[in-house]
Amino acid sequence: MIPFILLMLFTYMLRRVFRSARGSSRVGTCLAAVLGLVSAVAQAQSLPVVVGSPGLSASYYRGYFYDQASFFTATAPAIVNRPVEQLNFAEAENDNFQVGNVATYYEPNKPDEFSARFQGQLCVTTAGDYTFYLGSDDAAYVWLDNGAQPVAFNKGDSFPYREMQGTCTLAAGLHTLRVDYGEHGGSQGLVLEYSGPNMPKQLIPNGVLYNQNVVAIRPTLMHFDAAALATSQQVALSWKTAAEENSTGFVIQKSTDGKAFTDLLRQPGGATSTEARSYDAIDPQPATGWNYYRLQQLRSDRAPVYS
Ligand SMILES: [Ca+2]
Ligand SMILES: [Ca+2]
Repeated sequence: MIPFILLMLFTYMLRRVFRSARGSSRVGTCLAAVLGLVSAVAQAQSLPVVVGSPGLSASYYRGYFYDQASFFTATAPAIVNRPVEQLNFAEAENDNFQVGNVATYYEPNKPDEFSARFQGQLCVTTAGDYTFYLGSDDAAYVWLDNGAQPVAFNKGDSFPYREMQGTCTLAAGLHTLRVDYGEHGGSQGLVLEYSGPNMPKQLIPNGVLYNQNVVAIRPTLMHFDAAALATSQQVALSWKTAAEENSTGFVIQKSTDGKAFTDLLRQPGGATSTEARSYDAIDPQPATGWNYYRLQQLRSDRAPVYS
């Protein structure tokens, strides 16, 4: 389904000059800064490619933390590193956190007295001011980049679900995110939303959250080159990735005017890989004159959108 395929990035443009003259041809290639697409490449390459598991990692603890962050280091977790796609635990009385016997049950089917620490990284694609909206019942705190102070917090003991907010300036890239939470009785809930530059308030999506298993951050595309094969009058295309995440494949697109591109060929990608991978392909029938090539990477996951 197209909406889930991110046709992005790596719009390295190459052009090929083809001069024909009676039995001989002279061919050259060079990078072409056309249509502003090269600048789009620079943006894509400057952002991190994260290899890791989308979402946050959660540890759950017996007992309420009473607004003390030290609780989470002094107490052994009952559930360790459970993947959590996003913080979207709507206020409820049933076991919406799925903590089971980690909680204390003062009433049947109504879990109380447990705490949780959610950790991971938040990927920001546009630098600017971001406001975080923390809804919780009961207390919760949001820390970014291991700051000494929480960005937003709901301090207190037992209270109905409520929302507090805080604003901070974030650079593009990854930011360490930690949320401490505790349920002290009655119903419970935890929801984390944000808004930012040209982005309305919304639930922080799973696609921008990565847990602590992130193992690599590096540009994915190392090069994309074209070389004319004078003897066969074909064009050899090659590219190399430093890392790939949920890469389903590549599409080489071709154009004779640098504006209208059509698919030339496709190749499968390397799925998720932290190893450098090299690819090559042939354009068997380049047009006489200028030939423009564009490389697109297809992704099928919920990864950050680089644009
Ligand atoms: Ca409860
Ligand atoms: Ca409560």
